[in-house]
Amino acid sequence: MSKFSNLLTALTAAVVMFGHSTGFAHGEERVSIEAVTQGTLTASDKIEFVFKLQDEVAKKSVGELDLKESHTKKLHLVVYDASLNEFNHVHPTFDGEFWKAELNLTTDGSYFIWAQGTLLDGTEFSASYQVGVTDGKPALTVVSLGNIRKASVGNTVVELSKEKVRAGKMAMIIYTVSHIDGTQPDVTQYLGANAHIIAVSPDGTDLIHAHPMDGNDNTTGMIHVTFPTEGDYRIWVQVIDAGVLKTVPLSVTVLKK
Ligand SMILES: [Cu+2]
Repeated sequence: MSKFSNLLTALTAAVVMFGHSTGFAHGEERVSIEAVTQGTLTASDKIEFVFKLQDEVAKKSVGELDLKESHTKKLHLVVYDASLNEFNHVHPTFDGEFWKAELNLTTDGSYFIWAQGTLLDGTEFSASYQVGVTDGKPALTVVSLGNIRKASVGNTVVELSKEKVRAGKMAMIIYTVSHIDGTQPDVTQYLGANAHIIAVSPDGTDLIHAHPMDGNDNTTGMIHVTFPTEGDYRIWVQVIDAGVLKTVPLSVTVLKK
């Protein structure tokens, strides 16, 4: 049974959850990543990562014309290291044969790469791939992230509501954007949503990508999300404040069932 599920809540959020299993050579997803760039990647702020997407059901390569736009893009690539500190969210281009993405990975480590998109028949997929990065800054140690519900990037502060979160139970988390200096944030849409929330399990193998629905106030929203396992999840909240993309790293301790 596929653990892939798509939960659309009637209330305030659309949540897409992508599970992971080890039962299938390329993971359980219908679409898999086949890297053309072989072996480990050399650390750089401009790594060209070239790959193909393979539809394992239709037995064909997936190009731009095989995808529907989702959140204003055909394909989304989310990349992070095993310590859940390094993060990229980029949008690959298709040259007629290969997908190409420019990654900014200057720290060594084991990285997870996820390609997320929607096939023409409406099937959402999240294909994962793991790759090492070498010859850069020393790899970061994998440690428990703790429960950090408030963090800032520059003047922009993101705070998550404080309720306890349990594995396997739907949580309602409210995020609020504010400014350290007390001025009002100017939050505008990023890829068709006020905020993008990317949550990753402690071992990196589960990715949850959630989008709050538009509210009257751009600086706050509610996310409905079910964390599959216990532990400290990384939560990256991405918002555009005064025209600048801010990726704020937070974390949430998920208690056992
Ligand atoms: Cu994206």
